Amino acid sequence: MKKALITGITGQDGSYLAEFLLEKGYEVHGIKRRASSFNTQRIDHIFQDTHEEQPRLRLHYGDLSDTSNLTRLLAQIEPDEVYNLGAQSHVAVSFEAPEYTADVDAIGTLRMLEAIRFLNMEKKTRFYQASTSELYGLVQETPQRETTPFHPRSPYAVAKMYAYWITVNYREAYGMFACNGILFNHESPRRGETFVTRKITRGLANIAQGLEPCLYMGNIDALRDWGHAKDYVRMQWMMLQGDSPEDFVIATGKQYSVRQFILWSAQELGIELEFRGSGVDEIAVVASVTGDNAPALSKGDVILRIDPRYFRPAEVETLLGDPSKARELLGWEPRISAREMCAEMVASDLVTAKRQALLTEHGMAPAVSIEDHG
Ligand code: NDP
Ligand code: GDR
Repeated sequence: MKKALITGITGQDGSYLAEFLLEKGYEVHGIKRRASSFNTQRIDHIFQDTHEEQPRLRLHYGDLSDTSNLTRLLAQIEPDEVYNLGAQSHVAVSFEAPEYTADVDAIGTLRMLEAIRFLNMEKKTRFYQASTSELYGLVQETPQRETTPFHPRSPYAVAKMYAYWITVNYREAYGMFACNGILFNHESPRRGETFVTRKITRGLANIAQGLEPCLYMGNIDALRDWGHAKDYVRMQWMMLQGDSPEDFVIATGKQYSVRQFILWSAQELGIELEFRGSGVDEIAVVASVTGDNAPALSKGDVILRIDPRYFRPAEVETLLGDPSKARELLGWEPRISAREMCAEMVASDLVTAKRQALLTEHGMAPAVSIEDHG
């Protein structure tokens, strides 16, 4: 039985990857951080009681900032594959916590690689690094491919650039099977609530059910190449099964604006929206409501405004990936379109919003939590 170690197993990708590897018959180990409240919601459905005989999913406390912890876990588990998905992954937050982001996202990657080397496991253990399209930042070429020069635009992207190159360096210097997946944005119903797609699907579902009055957004003209996390974790595994270690762009090759994603999400709820005004004064107004998924709304309601707080000090305006290498060398193709993914996300957030609305109606619900850093 193959053994995999996943950092970031409690995150969006970690949860889908753990499911995928369990289905493939792996023994899966994951590092989770100690938190003051439960943080395993995304993997609770695959949790196996540690009292069972030989559970195939095992969680270990740890942190990418803790070298001795990582070294001890690697020595104990002796994984065939390490998937380094753990990170402070929010671009806007990285401007507020740049040093922490560098420590975890850049030096954390070095810590993992160095621990593998220190334990003489560099010929046994294959390593996947969660690299990102944010490396392209201020884009030098469209579409972006493996050879496109980088120009990172945030402390997050700069930290991930170090992680990218240290992974290449350990491959070249020590012959490690180490790969970078340069993944473009990928989403799902499990996406963190403060990333733009989930902020929109969750926010609009809440507004439709009368739980929130208005969505406040930043740069809605940003363009992204959005795929589904399920498609992308499959490729993370495929990269480590190849004959030689290579870096791959993972993208759909299609690009849409944040504004378009808002319109799709509204449509899923039976809401037709009209954008009015411009710049920071732009608003979205309800033009019509059909069906019964938005009982709280009527024509003329303003449900979206622009808030300059959500603009970043340096923005990545446009990203579009070219996944030809992944298709040609590994036969990978995305299966789920951005439009289908949007429908799935809205449907999932609507179920939660309806439940919350029902509880609120009966005086039994806590307030909807609204995170400030979206
Ligand atoms: P999430 O933010 O959903 O998950 C991040 C994971 O990292 C969580 O499990 C989190 O734990 C964990 N983590 C955070 N800080 C630490 C730390 N100090 N030590 C150990 N673990 C830590 O991200 P995604 O699943 O969306 O992304 C996975 C990886 O892929 C990340 O590295 C991200 O930067 C990268 N990436 C993501 C893309 C995307 O579009 N989703 C695109 C390209 C790259 P906790 O649950 O406790 O917070
Ligand atoms: P990104 O994702 O920064 O691309 O990083 P995010 O969804 O946060 O932003 C995408 C674009 O939408 C614009 N935007 C807003 N973003 C947020 N979060 N909130 C808003 O209110 C808002 N309004 C407009 C942003 O400015 C941006 O242009 C994600 C993360 O998963 C990274 O970890 C990963 O590396 C990259 O994708 C690829």
